[in-house]
Amino acid sequence: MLNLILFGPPGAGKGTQSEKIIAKYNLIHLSTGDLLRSEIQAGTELGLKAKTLMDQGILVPDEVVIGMIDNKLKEHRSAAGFIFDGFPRTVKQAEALDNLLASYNESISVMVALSVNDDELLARLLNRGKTSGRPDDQNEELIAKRIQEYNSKTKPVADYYQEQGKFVAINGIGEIDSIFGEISGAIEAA
Ligand code: B4P
Repeated sequence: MLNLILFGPPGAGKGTQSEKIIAKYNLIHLSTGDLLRSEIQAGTELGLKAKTLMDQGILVPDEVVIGMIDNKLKEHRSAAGFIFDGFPRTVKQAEALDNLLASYNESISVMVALSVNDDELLARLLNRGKTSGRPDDQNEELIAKRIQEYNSKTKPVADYYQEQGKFVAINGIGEIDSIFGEISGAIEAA
């Protein structure tokens, strides 16, 4: 079973590359951002609470996203593998994911981290904001807040998997297909 974490700051290309990875490797795509947006769309209580935080560029509580991932793993017990996109975003989420996978005698195969500088992230997200309608892509201040959340709470997750010898960094700037080629190389070496 292949269990891949696609890691990187907001706008690094996790969603973009996930689509290509799923098509090639037949993995189940678990994006906590997409799952949260579905809850918002459906107007659930969880969605209403998440929206208030997401619209401010703040991470949603660990318990909420861990619960969503737990449900999805149960739902897809017989999957050939998973791609975790935008999760884990804190060390607590990483520990919970390792424990959940261990309960199925599984573990993370590799974490692929896309590195992109802050100026490029800002430009990409402002550009996406013109058409995505996503409230969190609308202005510089909000995007800066998301990058700050990433630096303070999410970056340590890279060290967590580096210590396990499962970390591969890839330059996230360049042609989408050539970045995908590098990601494929890392997956096949895992
Ligand atoms: P996410 O939905 O995970 O969003 P993201 O980080 O903005 O996106 P991504 O990196 O996937 O960007 P994309 O490929 O689309 O999170 C949103 C919010 O949800 C968070 O702020 C948080 O509040 C909450 N949340 C989610 N997960 C959570 C968790 N686990 N715990 C707590 N809270 C959580 O790319 C962006 C743009 O760049 C696109 O327009 C794309 O076309 C472009 N692009 C991609 N690759 C490119 C390339 N190589 N060159 C040029 N442009 C490129």
